[in-house]
Amino acid sequence: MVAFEHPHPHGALAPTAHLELPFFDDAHRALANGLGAWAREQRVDESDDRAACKEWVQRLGAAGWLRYCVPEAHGGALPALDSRALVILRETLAYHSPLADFAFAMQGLGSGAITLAGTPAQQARYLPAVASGEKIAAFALSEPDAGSDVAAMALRATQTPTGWQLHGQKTWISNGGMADFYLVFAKTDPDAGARGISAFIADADAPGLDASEHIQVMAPHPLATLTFTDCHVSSDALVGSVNGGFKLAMQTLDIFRASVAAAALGMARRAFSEAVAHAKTRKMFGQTLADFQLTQAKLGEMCALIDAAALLTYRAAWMRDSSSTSGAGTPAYTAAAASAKLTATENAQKVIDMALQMFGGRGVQVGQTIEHLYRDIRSLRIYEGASEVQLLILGKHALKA
Ligand code: COS
Repeated sequence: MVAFEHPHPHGALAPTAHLELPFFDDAHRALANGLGAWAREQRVDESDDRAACKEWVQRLGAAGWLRYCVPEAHGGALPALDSRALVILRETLAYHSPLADFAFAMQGLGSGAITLAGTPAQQARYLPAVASGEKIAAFALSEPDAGSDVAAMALRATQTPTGWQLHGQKTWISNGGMADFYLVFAKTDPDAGARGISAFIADADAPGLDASEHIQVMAPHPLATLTFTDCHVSSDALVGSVNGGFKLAMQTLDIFRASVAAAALGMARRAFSEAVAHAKTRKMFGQTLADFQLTQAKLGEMCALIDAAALLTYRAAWMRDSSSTSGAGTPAYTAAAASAKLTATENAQKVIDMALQMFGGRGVQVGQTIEHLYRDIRSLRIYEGASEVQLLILGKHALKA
């Protein structure tokens, strides 16, 4: 099966009217239009998710889009990571191909901690290669017994005379088995909870690192379990400070959570666009599907769900960009990102389900765009902080206020 190999059947570009909102400036508008035109022309056979992902990284790198994953000083497009640019990129890519969006996002998530806290040598070694697509990045936080509860991780890092030894497992690692390097979070002080975690870079060829256990999921994308058996990394593999890893992970997630919301938004907009085109042409009981008030009401509901998701997503990105000079992860921004991620992913699931229902039998036919979206959207409500974690962040924030 080839997903999204075909251009949009109705020749439409991803919608851009929302770019007139005051959250964006002219550079964002130019980015959205340039990327939309580029993405619409891409044809990638996605039947093998690993091969397709490599192909997308290569294409996104060659066309310059990955440069938005790193800062200008290290081959990036803009002086600092710009949440609104990331939101536009992910929304647009997800509209055309959720796998292209995935390939893009992982480059940013996997290198985010190096951008935020890496040494100049780490930044010079990894970031330009991430921006060109020469190196594939991965973010290794989750473990078999530590998903939402990050502080419960068990993978241990112990200091040796020449560096660090990593021992334990990570799982659900996107790009696992095909990344060139992993940003690994490990316990350096097992009794200190969230204050006993540090971040390390493990190159794929680090001795003792096995990434061969691939995981199959309902919307195929590269995923694996990583096993570290006395895996040695040198002392310059530490990113940020010893025991400063939890905050670094949270700060990285703060940047990318709003962009997960954007990816969900892109998928919802695509489903909506497919539904509208279908409703206008599908003949039924002597009229078109669009002539029924039931259809109009459904489309109206989808519009409202998309609008709510869009405004929260853009607000979160705008808030982070406005606060980035004083350091990432202000409490207000964290809550805004949580609100956006929760609403956009949950709303997109509803919109895609409603769109699928309009397609009737064709909606569940394997290979149809809407069927693919139905599977693609599901994991966004889980990864980078499940909906329940976003509720927890919002609740804690409200109680602190
Ligand atoms: N930025 C900076 N610091 C942050 C932060 C943020 N966004 N969020 C939390 N912190 C700090 C807190 O201020 C606290 O600092 P002190 O120890 O100095 O007080 C510390 O980190 C611990 O915070 P907290 O007590 O809130 O941590 P919890 O263990 O309760 O965990 C949740 C909080 C559940 C929100 C966190 O574990 C989480 O985000 N889990 C989901 C992880 C995830 O997204 N997994 C998917 C992996 S990627 S696919």
